[in-house]
Amino acid sequence: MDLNLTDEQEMILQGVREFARGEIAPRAREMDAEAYIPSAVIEQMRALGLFGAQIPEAYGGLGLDTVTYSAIIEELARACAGVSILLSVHASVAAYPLMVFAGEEQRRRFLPRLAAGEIGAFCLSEPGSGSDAASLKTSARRDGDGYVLNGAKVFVSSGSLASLYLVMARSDPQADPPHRGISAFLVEREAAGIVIGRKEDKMGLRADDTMEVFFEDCRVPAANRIGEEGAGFKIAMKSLDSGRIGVGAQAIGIAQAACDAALAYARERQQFGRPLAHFQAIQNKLADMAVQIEAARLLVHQAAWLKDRGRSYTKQAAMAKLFASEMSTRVAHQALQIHGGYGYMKDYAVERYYRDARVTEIYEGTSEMQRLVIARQVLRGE
Ligand code: COS
Repeated sequence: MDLNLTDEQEMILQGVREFARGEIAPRAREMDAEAYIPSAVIEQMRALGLFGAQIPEAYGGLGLDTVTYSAIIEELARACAGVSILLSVHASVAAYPLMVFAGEEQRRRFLPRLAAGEIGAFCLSEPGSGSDAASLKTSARRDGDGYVLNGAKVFVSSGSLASLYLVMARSDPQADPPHRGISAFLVEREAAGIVIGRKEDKMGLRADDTMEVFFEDCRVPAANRIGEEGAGFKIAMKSLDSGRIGVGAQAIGIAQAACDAALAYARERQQFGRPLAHFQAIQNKLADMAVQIEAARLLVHQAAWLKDRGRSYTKQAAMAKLFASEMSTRVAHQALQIHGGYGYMKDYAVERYYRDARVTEIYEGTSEMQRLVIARQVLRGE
């Protein structure tokens, strides 16, 4: 798809493509098996300026638009889904809310650090609060010139790698409706009382550093509260709108990798005296895969384009994420099917794509929650 990028954007994307194909893809199997991202890969991402992809140049970033950024996420995911989510979470639900909701003094304090490659994480989900994000229980009690945080967060991507955590906590337990009692805080890793818990043992996306994070009488200065008291839920929702574009792009990258693998296998594997690619049953699968990937790309592109123009994109981001993630699991399923018995073996990358695709239907809002968001907008006539 022609994204109509400038020469500079094209050059940056080309650099990412070479990095993803040359440096990440050859190590993806090892990253999956050993469940980590080597520090050399993170260092190279820093050198390419990727952690500042969308941060304005005035704060040390590359100042890229969302269309280019989505293409970067897709390229990374095509090589390794875990690497792509490291950047997507950092950019969409850590750097983005700072860019949009923080005061100028906070922006000057934190954005250059994130642009330079200190990793950002997002703490919303809790053991008892997933889709119903407004029910979160982590408390933020006002105490002098700061707040004291207590509670448990789960499924925190980059949980042990991060330097900065954007944490949603309840500063007003009496608020009615309850979501208006939630505030957003930026907690530094060095803060006393932040405890990194267990690393999750996941089905897929194994390279992602998914952790429990606990706050135990963790003191946060009032100067680290992002936005007004009580604005945290809306900050989280807006951040997730932006994050859903990234997850959509990630799902496309995984699907494209699965499709590439199936295509190569279908050309090479001989049955009944001919390559699989000569059989119409296989061709139909390949055609469906290609159409679905392209359709998802257009939806992600539309949401990114609207965001870049400052237009409302909540519905389009939810549509892009919903369609791309369900597409990704379908495509990975068919790609594995084309591989037959070999697709079920660890020797072929397609089983990893199959496992990696699945989570895109779950995190940053399940498919059910995307349908809820879309239906509410449709019913309002938006
Ligand atoms: N942008 C800005 N504001 C938004 C918003 C958005 N995308 N979505 C909701 N809001 C606002 C609403 O306008 C409402 O504001 P008021 O205080 O003015 O009434 C407020 O937030 C509450 O909205 P709503 O009533 O829709 O909240 P619900 O509790 O019904 O929850 C869903 C809405 C389900 C959409 C939300 O909880 C959600 O996205 N859940 C999934 C969470 C998620 O993605 N978790 C994964 C985290 S990554 S592991």
